[in-house]
Amino acid sequence: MSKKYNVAVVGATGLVGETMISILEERNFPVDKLHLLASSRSAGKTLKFGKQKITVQDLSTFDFKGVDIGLFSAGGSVSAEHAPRAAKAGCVVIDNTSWFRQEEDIPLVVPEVNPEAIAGYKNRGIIANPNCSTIQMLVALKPLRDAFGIHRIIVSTYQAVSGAGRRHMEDLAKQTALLMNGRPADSKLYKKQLAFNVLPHIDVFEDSGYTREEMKMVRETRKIFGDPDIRVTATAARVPVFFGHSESIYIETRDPVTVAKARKLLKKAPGVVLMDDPAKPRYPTAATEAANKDAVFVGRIRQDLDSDRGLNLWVVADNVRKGAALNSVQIAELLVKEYL
Ligand code: NAP
Ligand code: 3JM
Repeated sequence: MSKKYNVAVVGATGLVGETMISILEERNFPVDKLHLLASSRSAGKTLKFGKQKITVQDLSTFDFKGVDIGLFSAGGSVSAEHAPRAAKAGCVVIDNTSWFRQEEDIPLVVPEVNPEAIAGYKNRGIIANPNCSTIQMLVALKPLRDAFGIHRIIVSTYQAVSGAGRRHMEDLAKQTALLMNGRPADSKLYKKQLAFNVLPHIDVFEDSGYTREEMKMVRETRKIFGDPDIRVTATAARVPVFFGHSESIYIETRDPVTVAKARKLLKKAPGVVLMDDPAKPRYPTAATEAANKDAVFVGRIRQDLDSDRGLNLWVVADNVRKGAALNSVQIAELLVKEYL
């Protein structure tokens, strides 16, 4: 019989955590015992994993001894405190928060892009999962970078509210209902109305004027591509979409590039579905293609009208699946296949 692993999901009652549980089941991850962890607020609740009903336990008193893999998605401060404790007990942590992503001895992994980096888990027992917007962008750009080289990326995002967690989704639904009834949006979580609007503000503002979400795309791209000189500039916006981030991406390549060559490469790229036919017209969107799917969808590929070294692309993916839970489970699959 093939080996099975004890797995803990930290933040199991959250949007990312519950998706991790269903993806472990869907992909038949070799789970022996599954531990579901959250704060004391949710301890005692039960969640389903296949036919099993599992009781949620309080992370603060949980002992990670005997747990092989910990999938963490309960926020940065929770990972800061509990991931090193889990790693010390021998559990390999796959962390979905931004807390450890920029630490040099912690690998930051997108399986389609830099799977070899997983080996670095041995340094500290922690592997970081990148930000949702970075993941889908790099899955789409990897084959183009391999073929033509990429000097520069200019990206604007249109990010779904699920990226901010369950409470924000509920808040958008409530704002929408209030406005539809002719009443003020009255959000508890957003300073400005998000329903029927677009907010160029995700995460906190840094001194430079960029938001941290925008800087995650810059810093994480450099680390994952292993290219400190790649020029990346980003604008990140929140849109009133429930699931699926969209990105308008411009790349400047080292070698000449054509739409036909890019399409040919993307058609066979791992994790990518090409949906690009201006004649029909055919292109992917967040709600109609990406939501609830695993792939990164690419369309609207256009040549820069002024350069044979520039392309525009439209890239969408389910931010909770490929942007978070699925990417983590794929890392776990490689970890058990190659290392544990
Ligand atoms: P969510 O729906 O708000 O869920 C938060 C989860 O964290 C809940 O299970 C909650 O448990 C748990 N939690 C909160 N405080 C805790 C504590 N002190 N101790 C233990 N558990 C605690 O949020 P989400 O969308 O699932 O996102 C969770 C985290 O994942 C985010 O904060 C972020 O760091 C990360 N994330 C990463 C990406 C990515 O791009 N890779 C995308 C989305 C999210 P209770 O039920 O007990 O409150
Ligand atoms: C996506 O610690 C927190 O408050 C979590 C904030 C957060 C993050 C993050 O910085 O870890 C919310 C949603 C992310 C992310 O993936 O970067």
